[in-house]
Amino acid sequence: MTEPAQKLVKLSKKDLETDQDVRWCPGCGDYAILAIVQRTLASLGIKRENTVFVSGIGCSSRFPYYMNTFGFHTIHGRAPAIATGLKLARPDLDVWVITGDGDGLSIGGNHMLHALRRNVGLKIILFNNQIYGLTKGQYSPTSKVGTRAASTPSGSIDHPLNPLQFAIGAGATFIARATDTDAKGLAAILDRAYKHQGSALIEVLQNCPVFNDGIWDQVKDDAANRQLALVDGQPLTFAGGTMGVRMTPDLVPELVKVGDDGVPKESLLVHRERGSSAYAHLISSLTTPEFPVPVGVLHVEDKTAFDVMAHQQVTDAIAKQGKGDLAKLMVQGMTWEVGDDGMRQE
Ligand SMILES: Cc1ncc(C[n+]2csc(CCOP(=O)(O)OP(=O)(O)O)c2C)c(N)n1
Ligand code: SF4
Repeated sequence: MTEPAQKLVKLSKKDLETDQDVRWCPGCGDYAILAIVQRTLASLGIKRENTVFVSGIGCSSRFPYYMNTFGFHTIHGRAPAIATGLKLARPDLDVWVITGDGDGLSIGGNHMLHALRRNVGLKIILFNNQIYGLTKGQYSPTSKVGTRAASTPSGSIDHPLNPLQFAIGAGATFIARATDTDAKGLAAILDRAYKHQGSALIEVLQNCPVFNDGIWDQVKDDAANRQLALVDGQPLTFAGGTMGVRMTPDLVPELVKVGDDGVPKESLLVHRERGSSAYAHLISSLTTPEFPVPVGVLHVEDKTAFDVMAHQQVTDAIAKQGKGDLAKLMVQGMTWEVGDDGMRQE
């Protein structure tokens, strides 16, 4: 008798919810991101048993509690390191990293850098609210100069780090940005990041209504004028196509009017996802209030992922040399015993 065909389980958003009380403040942007992630992953037909969410410390890092998948709530800034280990040990798993601008770019900056540089197959969602939420509002590496917070009563004097530029510098092979309220835009990016081989960094502009309320409001409320939608192969326009971004001969981006009373559309920059990292760097430098903020997929590169190569290397070595014996390896070569007198025994 033939076995009945295995029933495919189609998930709904509800299947990815947990019975945990969600401990975020009312109105926190994290709720919207959670809902979008749950809905998108359900629609992608993921296997819960093959999915792991790894986070560091912060409000955003409570995320794994609320995903009905496997998860780790790890230590501050170290999610990329722990996720890298997991992905190397179990390359069959989909490993997502949830981090905040403080967790991922301050204490965890070094770990984030190497996860991106190595092109480990991790999908990293960085919640950027320009503040440390969990520790009651200290300024973070992405805070604007002059941010007044408990730790900076006279205003911060640090120049902010741009997460997209950080990712480009590190060599990330998928870099994108969305906002917490743009369900469609974020879902489309998550879908593509999921299918990308190698590292993906998705910056989500997120509101912290308690400690940095409204920091992205202008960008979100006036999307037509304040957002530059990146569409591969399309000229960089905004404000209903009446404004655009052009490059001066000195490689300085400038805003121009488009059409009869402005420049022809052909003179605008055309977005290339697979363009040079220099181009991506330049576009990611556009920022509010002078420029509209780029959103969408900024940069993509096709490169074999670190975990795929590492596994190939191990498979090749086993094929050539056999499985090996770890215990034997540990005691071979320059080893010796230490006697009761604490001296080396020959
Ligand atoms: C080793 C260590 N240092 C400092 C802290 C305190 N701490 C907890 S969360 C956090 C920053 C969180 O900010 P962010 O990553 O932006 O997340 P958010 O809370 O805004 O989501 C800090 C500094 C800690 N928990 N562990
Ligand atoms: S402190 Fe801010 S980031 Fe943290 S849960 Fe509250 S609103 Fe969200």
